[in-house]
Amino acid sequence: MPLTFRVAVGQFKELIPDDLAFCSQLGVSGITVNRPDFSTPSWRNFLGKHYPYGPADFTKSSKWDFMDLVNLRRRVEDFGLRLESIENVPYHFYDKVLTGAPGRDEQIDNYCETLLNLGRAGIRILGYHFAPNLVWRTSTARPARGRAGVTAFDMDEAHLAPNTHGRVFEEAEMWENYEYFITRVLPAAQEAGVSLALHPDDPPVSALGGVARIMNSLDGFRKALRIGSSPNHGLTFCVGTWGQMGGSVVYDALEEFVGQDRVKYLHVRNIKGSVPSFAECFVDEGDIDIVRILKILQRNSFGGFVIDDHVPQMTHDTPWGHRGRAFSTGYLRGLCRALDSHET
Ligand SMILES: [Mn+2]
Repeated sequence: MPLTFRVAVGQFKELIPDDLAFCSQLGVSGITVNRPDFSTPSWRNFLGKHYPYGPADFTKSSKWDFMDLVNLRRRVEDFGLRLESIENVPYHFYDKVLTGAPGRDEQIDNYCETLLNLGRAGIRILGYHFAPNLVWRTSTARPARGRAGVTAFDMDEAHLAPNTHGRVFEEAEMWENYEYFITRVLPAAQEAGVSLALHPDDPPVSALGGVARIMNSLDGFRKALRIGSSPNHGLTFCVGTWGQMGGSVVYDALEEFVGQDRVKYLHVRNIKGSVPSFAECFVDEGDIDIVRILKILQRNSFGGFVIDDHVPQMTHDTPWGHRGRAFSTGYLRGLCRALDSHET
């Protein structure tokens, strides 16, 4: 059965040409970039100046500029790679949207403009999440196989955290904030020909720091896709986070959403344990059967791509994790080659 999907590599927060060369060397289809703030010196250095078309003042960015997006895509393509997606706008582009704070309407207008610019620039997927206080871990360098450093989470400790946003945000209020946002941006996504891809709340517990986590279950995702009903809305299916929910939900959810053509792409990593306590690990160990995951994709003729996700910090590795990511990506490429050559 020929392989229907691609292996990419991801999550660059900044880029240098050497990293694009490294990705080409891995033999992947393309890359993803995470929450780029094109106003930073590092991104300006990578993208260069494109006056007089760009904004005169890069320091006050609140949306993405068309020329920056075109230049980013072309630079990636110059290395024989696709810019498969961009994952998340910078947090300050939509922090008020997440909590329903004053000023959210302006941020939503800017978000719509960003979507239109993505479409004009030929970038077809924007990943997003709806967790105001982001990813939580209670250990950031737990020794794992061969003393590689991994992150871990324990709700027994996390539940003691103070409120992160000044007060408690209940589930109903978070759903209201979500509906307000998604129903206003999806028409722009449709007009732009861009798909929004929702990542689950990591960790998928009911609340952290006083803020309810609503994208933490199969029912939560069904509701999100019902509220945000559009062919331009789907999932960044994070195998690790779905695995952290425990049981067989990772396989059930993938079957359901891939079957409905709602999965735009996948993050592939493995974990040991599940909520309320889990640790990350290498992709070739842990509780999730990655072969089963890839077979679900193959059986459903999934036409998108998979990328690695967080990887263990290996000896002499870089902050981005060149060694860890090369291992994960090579492992995924190998499994895909095996799926490609044999009856499954
Ligand atoms: Mn993820």
